[in-house]
Amino acid sequence: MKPKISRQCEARFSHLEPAQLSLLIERADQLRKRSGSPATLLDSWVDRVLRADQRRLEQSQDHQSGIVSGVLGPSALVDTLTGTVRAEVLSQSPVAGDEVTLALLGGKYVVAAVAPRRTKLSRPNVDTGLEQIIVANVDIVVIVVSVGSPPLHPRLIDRYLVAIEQGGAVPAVFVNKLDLLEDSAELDCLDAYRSAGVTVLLGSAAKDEGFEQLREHLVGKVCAFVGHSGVGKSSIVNRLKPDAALDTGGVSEGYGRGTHTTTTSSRHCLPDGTVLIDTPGIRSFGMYRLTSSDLEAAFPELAEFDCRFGDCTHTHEPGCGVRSAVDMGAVAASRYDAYVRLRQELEM
Ligand SMILES: Nc1nc2c(ncn2[C@@H]2O[C@H](COP(=O)(O)OP(=O)(O)O)[C@@H](O)[C@H]2O)c(=O)[nH]1
Ligand SMILES: [Mg+2]
Ligand SMILES: [Zn+2]
Repeated sequence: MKPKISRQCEARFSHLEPAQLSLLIERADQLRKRSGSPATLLDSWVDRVLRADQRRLEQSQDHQSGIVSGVLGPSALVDTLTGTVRAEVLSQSPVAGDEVTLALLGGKYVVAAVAPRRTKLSRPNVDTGLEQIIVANVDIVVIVVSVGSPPLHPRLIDRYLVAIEQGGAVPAVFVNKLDLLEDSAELDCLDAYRSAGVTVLLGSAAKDEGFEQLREHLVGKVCAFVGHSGVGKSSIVNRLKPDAALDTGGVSEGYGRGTHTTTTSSRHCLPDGTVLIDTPGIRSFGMYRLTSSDLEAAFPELAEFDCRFGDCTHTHEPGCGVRSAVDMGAVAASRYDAYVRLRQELEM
């Protein structure tokens, strides 16, 4: 039988990746076996593991701070003043962009503490529904979409915009692969985002188009690139790096796994102070703990209209100013549809 913890105990570790939680449970089970105790729920053994870790960390003399570049299973790659080091992850669960304190234990680095996050981008874990943070402490999240291959997916933009707003960063959209554009009507849906106040930039990583504006927009900021696989996130990051010599070990292909997909985030500093974080592609993007005020904040263009009822949801009420605005073309129907669809996913 697989060693287990209770549901309540599991909920306490919602910040951990599944692989990290498995590791913690495994260590708790080893501790139990060593003490000769019978197999039961491991909740109290997990606490013992955590207390032991904490004691080890407190006893460590050698602390250093750094910023997480990427997390690979039970270890994190951390950029420190003296270079990038691999650090073991114990009960803490850092993500790319996290500011962490490292402790040196028995010649190995361990993540001792994760600083409170200024901003974050979260989604629910596909299997557990618990919060999964994709990236932390970024100023701008660039939603990368492409035209042609894969074709433009505006619905994903709407979802990202809500999640970025929830997490406190500022969104931007970069439409890549402009060299593949056959029908400019594919770009019509972008006006709705501009009207909503979102910066929309266009370009081609392959043809080095649109990068002056992109650089200008990102300069000095910490920026994450998110979006579907294959839209060109890693190509864009490669393009933004000033010279290929800095690009060691396959920036776009994870850390030497020999595959052609980005499997972990990675962090790249430019000489002008801009920081770029490439993230793995996603298939779908769920909403984490979506509330109606999150939706209001993410659809500012709907707030400009007066409705008969103060608590109008703009879905069925009579005298709804938003719906008349949509009918008159003052609000993009695509954005309104996105709003209505997202409302159906609200947390009850
Ligand atoms: N035609 C064209 N292909 C591109 C462009 N940018 C990236 N690609 C290609 O799209 C594929 C996916 O790019 P990649 O950067 O790995 O996408 P990611 O999964 O979002 O990181 C690769 O074959 C790239 O060469 C572009 O601007 N135009
Ligand atoms: Mg990639
Ligand atoms: Zn209304």
